[in-house]
Amino acid sequence: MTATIDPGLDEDARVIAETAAAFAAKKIAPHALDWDERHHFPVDVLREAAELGMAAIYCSEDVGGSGLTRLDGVRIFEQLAHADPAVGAFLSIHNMCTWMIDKYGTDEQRREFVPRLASMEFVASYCLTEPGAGSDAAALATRAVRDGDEYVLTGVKQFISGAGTSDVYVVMARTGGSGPKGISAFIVDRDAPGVSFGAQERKMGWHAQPTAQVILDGVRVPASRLLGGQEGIGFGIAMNGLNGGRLNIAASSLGGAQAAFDRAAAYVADREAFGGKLIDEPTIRFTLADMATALHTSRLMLHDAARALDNDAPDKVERCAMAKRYVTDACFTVADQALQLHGGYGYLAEYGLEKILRDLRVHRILEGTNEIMRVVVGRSVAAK
Ligand code: FAD
Ligand code: 2MC
Repeated sequence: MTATIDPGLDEDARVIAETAAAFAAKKIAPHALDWDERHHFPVDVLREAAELGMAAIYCSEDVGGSGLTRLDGVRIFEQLAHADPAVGAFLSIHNMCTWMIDKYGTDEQRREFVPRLASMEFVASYCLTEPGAGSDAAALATRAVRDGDEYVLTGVKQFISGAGTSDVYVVMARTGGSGPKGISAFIVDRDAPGVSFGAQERKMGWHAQPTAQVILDGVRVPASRLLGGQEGIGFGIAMNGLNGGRLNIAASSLGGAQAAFDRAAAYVADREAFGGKLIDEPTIRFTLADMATALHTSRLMLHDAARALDNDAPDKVERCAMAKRYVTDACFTVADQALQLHGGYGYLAEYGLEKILRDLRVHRILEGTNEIMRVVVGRSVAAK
C-alpha cells in the first residue's frame, strides 16, 4: 500500500510522487520491521534512492542535483516514510546537508561535493547540537581556530544522525565571539585525524539509522573547507538548512501516520465484535473521521509551508515552524489512535504500529523541539 497521491497533480509532480511511492513499497516497506529489529542502516538502499534523484532533490542540476521544488520534496518524503519513517528521515538530513553545500558553498565546494552527495558516494551528517547547547544552538562551544591555511576544530557534537557511517560532516563551530555571528560552518571528512565517534546511542525509535557523538580533537581542516569561504555566516546557513529540514521531518511524520491510518481503517473494517464489524461502531467511525481530518490538515499545512519556501516568502520561517510543530504533533496522535484501534495487537511488534509510534515520537524533539517552534512563531507574532 502507498500513501495518498492527489489525482489533481500535474503530470510531472505525479510521476515524481509515484516513483517515490513505488520505490518505497518495493525496496523499503518489506524490510522496515527487520531493519528496526536489527538496528540496520540500509545505506545500499539509500544509494538506490539516490540513483532516482532522491539524495539532492532541490539542488541545482549543474552539479548533479535534481532541480525539483520543496513541494516535490515533501511529497517524496511522505512516500518514503509511508514505508519507513526512520529511513526516509535520514535521507532528509542528507538532503539538507547537500542543499547547504549547493546553496552556500563556493564554486569549488559545490563541484567537489554535490555530485558525490547526489549519488551518495558520500553520505552526509549535520552537526549542530552539543552536550551543552541543544535548543540554544547559538551557544555552541566547538571552536575552530585559524592556523595558516587550516582551521583546528575542537569540541563535541551530540546526537548526530549517521555518525560513524557518514563520509562528510557539516560542522557548525565558533570562529569568533559569542552568539550566532561568531559561528562558521565547515565540511569535515570522517577520516580526518582527530575525528572519532561516541558509542551508538540506544534509542526508543529510529533504529534503522545510527546516532552518536562526533568528537573533534584538534581536527585540522583546510581553509578551503570553510563553507561559503566566509567566517560568521555558519548560523544562518544552519538555520536556513533547518527550515527545509523541518518540513521534511514533518513529511516523514505524515507518511508514517498515513500508513498507520491505512492499516487501522483496514483492520476495523475486518475485525468483528458485538455481532458486527468494528467500523460500524459510530465512535470508531468518529475516530477514523478525526484521524482522516488530521492527516488532511497536516498535508495542507505542509504543502503551504513548502510553497512558502519555494517562493522565498517573507514569513517562510514561521510557516515552516508552524507546519513542523502542528504536523509532527497531529500525526503522532494519529499513529497512537491507529495503535489503539488495533487493540492488543497494536502493541505487538509484528503489526508495525508500535514501530511507527516510536519513530514519530522523536520528530517532536529534533530539528528544533516543538517548544522551540512555538518560540519561533511566538516571536513573529510579538514582532507584528
Ligand atoms: P534542550 O535544549 O536541553 O531542551 C530540553 C527541554 O526544554 C525541551 O523540551 C525543550 O523544548 C525545552 N526548552 C528549551 N528551551 C526552551 C524555551 N526557550 N522555551 C520553552 N521550552 C524550552 N542534532 C544535530 O545537530 N544533528 C543531528 O543529526 C541530530 N540528530 C538527532 C537524532 C536523535 C535521535 C535525537 C534524539 C536528537 C538529534 N539531534 C541532532 C539533536 C536535537 O536536535 C536536539 O535533541 C534538540 O534540538 C533539543 O536539544 P536538547 O536535547 O539539548 O534539549
Ligand atoms: N531561518 C533563517 N534564519 C534564521 C532562522 C531560520 N529558521 N532562525 C534564526 N535565524 C537567523 C535570525 O534571523 C538571525 O539573523 P540576523 O542576525 O541576521 O538577524 C540569526 O539567525 C540569529 O537568530 P536569533 O536572534 O533568533 O537567535 P536566538 O539564539 O535568539 O534563537 C533559535 C535562535 C532558538 C531560533 C535557534 O537557536 C533554533 O532554531 N534552535 C533550535 C535548534 C535546532 O533546531 N536544532 C536542530 C539540530 S539538527 C537535528 O535535530 C537533526 C535531526 C538533523
